[in-house]
Amino acid sequence: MERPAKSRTLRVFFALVPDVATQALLGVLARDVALRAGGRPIVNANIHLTLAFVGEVDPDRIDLLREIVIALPREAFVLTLDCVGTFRRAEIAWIAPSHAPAPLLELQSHLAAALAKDDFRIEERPFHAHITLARRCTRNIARARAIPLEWRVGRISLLASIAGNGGVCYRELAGVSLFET
Ligand code: 2AM
Repeated sequence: MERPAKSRTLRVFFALVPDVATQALLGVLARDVALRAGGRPIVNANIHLTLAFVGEVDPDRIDLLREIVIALPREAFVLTLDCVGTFRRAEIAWIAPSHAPAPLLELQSHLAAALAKDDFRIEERPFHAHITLARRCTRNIARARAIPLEWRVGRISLLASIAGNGGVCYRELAGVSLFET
């Protein structure tokens, strides 16, 4: 008997994606940091903050993840990005908030709990909120204060990572606005 073709998995994660203007500001910084760290800057459209990396998921489980996004708390908040540095082992340069605000931490822990409840396995390492600005960095840059960038966080997205010839791009599978009442 012929077996049905195995459906292809999707590589997915939950993220906060800045508005285009904030991505453009971060993109300028990414190019500067990449030069200093000897790495490759992230293109503006790919700039995001990961809340939870889920990894490879069967397409028939994606609706469960969509439901999780929809049920998340929807409190808009401001994230002050004011610290840059590198993660040596991951070879990335990043920008991060020196203080993670309560709504961000609540959102991330809510998400982690919802994923665990539905048997999605995510990293058990503590959450370190950061935005990757450059990859394949060959030099470390000292952790330092950056000119603070105030990001009004307005959207939570479930993204699929799509690998192509021109590099990776992200497709939103579901998202909720934090600005709607
Ligand atoms: P990073 O930027 O710190 O590398 C998509 O790959 C997003 O998921 C990236 O923001 C990446 O974080 C994050 N991520 C977290 N854990 C990952 C893993 N095990 N493999 C790939 N990406 C991971």
